[in-house]
Amino acid sequence: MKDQLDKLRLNALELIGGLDDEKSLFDVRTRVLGRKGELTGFLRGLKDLPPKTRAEIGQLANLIKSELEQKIDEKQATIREKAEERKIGSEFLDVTLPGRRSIPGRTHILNRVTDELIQVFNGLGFQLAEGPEVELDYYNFEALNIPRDHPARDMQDTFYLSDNVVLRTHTSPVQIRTMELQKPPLRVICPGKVYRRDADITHSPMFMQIEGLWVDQGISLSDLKGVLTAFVQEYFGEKLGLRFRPSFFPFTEPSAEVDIQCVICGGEGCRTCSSTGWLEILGAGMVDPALYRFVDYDPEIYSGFAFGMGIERVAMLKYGIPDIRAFYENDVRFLNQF
Ligand code: 2NL
Repeated sequence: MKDQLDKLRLNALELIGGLDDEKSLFDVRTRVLGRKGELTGFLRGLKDLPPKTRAEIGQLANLIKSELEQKIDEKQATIREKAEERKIGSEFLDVTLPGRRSIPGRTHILNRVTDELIQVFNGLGFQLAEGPEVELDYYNFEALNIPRDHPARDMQDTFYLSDNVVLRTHTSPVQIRTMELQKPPLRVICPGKVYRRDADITHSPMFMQIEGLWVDQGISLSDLKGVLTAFVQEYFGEKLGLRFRPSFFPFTEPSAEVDIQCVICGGEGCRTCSSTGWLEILGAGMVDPALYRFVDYDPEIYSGFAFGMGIERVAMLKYGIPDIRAFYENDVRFLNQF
């Protein structure tokens, strides 16, 4: 019987020694130590032996049982350790690699140009003023001397929200509102989105405008020319020339359109300026005295000038962008260039 036990022991030890996976080890444990296992069966058979032999063999069998249990446990630990080492070895982690960056947003080119323009005019003493994009007909048209039958008031040209509420078609109403609230001297710069029913290569139904207004005693056309010359030369180039052409706006008298020498060719003539050497950049004029009636200013005491320009146009000239629609297509390949 001892021989039988020894054989069983050696056999089991050999099996355990040759294993290297948990599943096979589990099978061996079941086959030897399980409820129907070889050693378990052997121990069960002991009850039929005479007491003396039973004690001797029983002791030996129990020793072998503990030994095998221990060996199996050790083997299991070794197998698990090796598996863990293999896993770590195959998962190489380079802690010196840079992290994944999130792409930061950036200021839209039109907002950047707007900020730059505000800065230039701040330097010339103009304060920022803003107002609503949904505007009363009164501030958008009536108080600006734009009469009932003016074509700008046509449904074809203006977005009406109701009989007397519109999407503002220019930022001039901001200046009217500012004059209502403040007495001269007044020097404001008013940027913002404006809306007109228009869409083609050079027109977008929403676009941006910046207007300026300076009202005080003794403001004259020479102040207008001085301020606009200073602006153009600071923003576009020190030596650029300007020219003032007579024009008409309902809210200024006299009115002028202002051209600057071509920022691309410097006045030589090129494609951008259609070989004229000049680019139209803004409209301006002396505030029509008729307007002061609406804001309770005395036209005998005060005078002023105003100007307005399209921000898209400024950006297109400054950065050589040929199509206005590029600003609103949200193509980051375009927008990231600025
Ligand atoms: C243009 C021309 C202009 C004004 C805007 C203005 C505002 C007030 C009173 C008088 Cl409250 N004038 N604004 C004056 C002349 C021209 O804009 O071509 N804009 C894109």
